[in-house]
Amino acid sequence: MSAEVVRRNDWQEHEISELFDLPFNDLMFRAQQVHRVHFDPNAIQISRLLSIKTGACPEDCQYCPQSVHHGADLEVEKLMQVNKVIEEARDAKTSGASRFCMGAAWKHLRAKDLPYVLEMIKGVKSLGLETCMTLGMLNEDQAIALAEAGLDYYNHNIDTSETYYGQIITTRKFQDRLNTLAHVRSAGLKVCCGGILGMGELREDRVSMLKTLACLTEHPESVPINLLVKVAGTPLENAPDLDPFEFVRTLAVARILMPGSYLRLSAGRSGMSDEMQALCFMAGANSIFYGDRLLTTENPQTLADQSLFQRLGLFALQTENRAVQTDEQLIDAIQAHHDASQFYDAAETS
Ligand code: SAM
Ligand code: DTB
Ligand code: SF4
Repeated sequence: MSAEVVRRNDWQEHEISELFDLPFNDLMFRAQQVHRVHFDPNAIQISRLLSIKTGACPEDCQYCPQSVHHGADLEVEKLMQVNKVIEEARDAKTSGASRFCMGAAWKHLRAKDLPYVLEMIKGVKSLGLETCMTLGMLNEDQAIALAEAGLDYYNHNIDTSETYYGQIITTRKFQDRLNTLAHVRSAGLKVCCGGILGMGELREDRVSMLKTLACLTEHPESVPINLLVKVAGTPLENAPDLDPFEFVRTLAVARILMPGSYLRLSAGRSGMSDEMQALCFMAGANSIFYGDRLLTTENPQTLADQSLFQRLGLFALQTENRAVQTDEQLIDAIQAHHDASQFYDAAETS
């Protein structure tokens, strides 16, 4: 197996469709092969998510309980105080998170909010956590300001295919998302960009969404794949269930197309069995949100995740192991993990 990191950004739709069409076992095998060249297969990056401004969003995203256009039962909250955000980040760090993601229900970042957001970044960063924000659209100067304050990642999802986009959101265009992503990239921030499955889209939309992500000039460092959380009061509350194997297939294809990206098994884990999550990790997912809440909806209980990690022999990455790129380094990393596990086992029994 070659240890070369091959990152293509000229994927064609027919190639992606052919991957989707593979027999399930063959697709999973291909995804595992790619995954093991680039990452320790048992290491999972862990992020905590906090809603720093909740609800009353002017956008009309059909899936989102925070849109002012829908009737979801939600407590609207103004921008959280900086101290409170830092307190939450401290808790997140204690619980084992390596990255703290702050989300705001905004269409775009406004000048009056920028100083508070910059203080949040500096405060969270000073705790030794990686920082991520998702605040809606940004202009070039705002992206630079966030980067200068020490922000590591910006999350901005394309959500679905360009073709299906108009059925899901009418208050902004697909191209608006791409523009913000370009500002984020040119400011030197790492890009976190993915989408949502199970919104009634077709396989060809999933193919097209992955093509857009994998054909960006640089692959996003982090690719969240959300399974729609069907929230009462949103237009998608009765969306038909997506075949779970199709969800797993999409992760596996994403892993093959974007071999060096962290693939986040994002919203929707609460409704998944442990077996389903194990399949997602086998397909190449290597990042999750940890903690009882996402932004406004539930995430699995911390104890349930701890037990799942233990049963599957997974461990939380303290820092990203992107540097693991050769077989020798991979073997060293795995050996180091085994040594550490033995140490913990010994400590527990002594
Ligand atoms: N307002 C900003 C934006 O849309 O870019 C940031 C916050 S927004 C809630 C972040 C992402 O959460 C969305 O792009 C979408 O992918 C995801 N999301 C929102 N509601 C969801 C739901 N019900 N199920 C799954 N993912 C959801
Ligand atoms: C992402 O792709 N998923 C997260 C994060 N980025 C900001 C948000 C999921 C939100 C799920 C619905 C909610 O809790 O409101
Ligand atoms: Fe607003 Fe973001 Fe929700 Fe869309 S996804 S309604 S932009 S908070």
